[in-house]
Amino acid sequence: MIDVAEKSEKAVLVAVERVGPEAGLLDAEESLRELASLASTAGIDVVASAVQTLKRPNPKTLIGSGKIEEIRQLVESLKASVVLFDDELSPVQGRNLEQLLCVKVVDRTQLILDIFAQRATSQEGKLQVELAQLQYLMPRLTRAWLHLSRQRGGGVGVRGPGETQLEVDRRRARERVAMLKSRLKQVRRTRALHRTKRAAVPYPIVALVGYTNAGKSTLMNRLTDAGVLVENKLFATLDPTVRMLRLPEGGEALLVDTVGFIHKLPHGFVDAFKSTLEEVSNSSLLLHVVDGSHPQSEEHIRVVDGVLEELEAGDTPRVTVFNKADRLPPEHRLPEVRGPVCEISALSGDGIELLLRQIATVLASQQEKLLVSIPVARADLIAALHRSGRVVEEVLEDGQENYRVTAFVPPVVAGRIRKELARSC
Ligand SMILES: Nc1nc2c(ncn2[C@@H]2O[C@H](COP(=O)(O)OP(=O)(O)OP(=O)(O)O)[C@@H](O)[C@H]2O)c(=O)[nH]1
Ligand SMILES: [Mg+2]
Repeated sequence: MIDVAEKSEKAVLVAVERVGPEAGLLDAEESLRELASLASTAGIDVVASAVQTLKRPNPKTLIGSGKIEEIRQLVESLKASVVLFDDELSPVQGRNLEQLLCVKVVDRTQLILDIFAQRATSQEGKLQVELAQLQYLMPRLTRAWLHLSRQRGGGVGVRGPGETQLEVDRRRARERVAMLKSRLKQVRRTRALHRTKRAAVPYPIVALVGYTNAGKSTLMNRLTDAGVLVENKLFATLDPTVRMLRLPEGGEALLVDTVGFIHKLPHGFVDAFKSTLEEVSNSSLLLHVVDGSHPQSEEHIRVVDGVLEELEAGDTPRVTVFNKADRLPPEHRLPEVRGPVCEISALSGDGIELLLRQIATVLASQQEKLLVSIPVARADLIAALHRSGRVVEEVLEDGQENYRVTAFVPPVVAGRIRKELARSC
């Protein structure tokens, strides 16, 4: 692996402003600012940027020939070693642009995957990222590209499988993809097994979701002392962390921190990260963390909404948590959203108690009344009820072999308790 931070690559950024129905969620300037943060996260120096307004992109080169020449001159005069495009380039566009600009060309997808490759720590995370990188590279594995890649040297965009996979043909790449998929399946099966073993009666899951850098991990640490890495960089979190969350009135839930979302996520991202994001699909409550102090917070919310729909979690109960309240000017206006909202500062702790009460209220509203007889030997089931809900009655029945228990618990817990009792009968 080549560390770009040491080499300090110099990049020229290029964004396209679409006009008409194709216009993106963020305008080109804002999208460029985000691309610049992605570049700095990857350890690249941005030396210049260019924007072209287009009605229709050129299928061969994305941008027009005049703009290409302007960028070529910028690259030459500033001695840039890479041109970063804000849009995903087709294999043909990437190849043509490299030839015309005489320098390495990397698109937004490749840059994000590159950051993921640097950040992945778990076995599953690494496998997922390598798979996504290979799937990106496969249609680009052509002779012309192979030839060029030898001249391109290393650095951003050719980390991970890039260096080795370009040396093999498509058949071997396909074999590697199949192998990665089967290893991922194995890892996921083991994880699912651990999960069922962890507790016969599951806890309700509360998932932290949101735009990258919104403060999800800071909030996780504030709520649970999890010690998760917090950084003012994009995609600080890649692998999910799970911790116990204790609620004010005694209930407990599992709190999950997840990878952040971003505008123009790599194609196939949700598919690649499906398993690490499956806690989101399985959760009882989503805490959508929004950087309320960000000028584009409204657009960020829309991006996150889109990804949640893709994850089929669009209808999961949700609290929108406007974070970074300490940075808000006094007369600020927060975007309008559906459902309950909460204003906090994960950094200072302001608003956290109210948020905890809101979490407890939503979880309580999802609870159902469970009326069961539990054998005295199954103290574990009674403990599980105390953990995940509210036990309102617990008395020894005549004969002293069973407890008659009335509790309010999440439906998933009630279901598991009934199943356990049916099994032990
Ligand atoms: N001022 C202020 N800064 C905050 C607050 N919460 C988080 N931050 C800062 O925002 C930056 C990002 O925080 P993280 O917790 O890493 O954000 P994240 O959402 O987990 O980001 P990713 O893992 O990259 O998706 C860090 O520099 C934090 O210190 C807050 O309430 N106020
Ligand atoms: Mg994080």
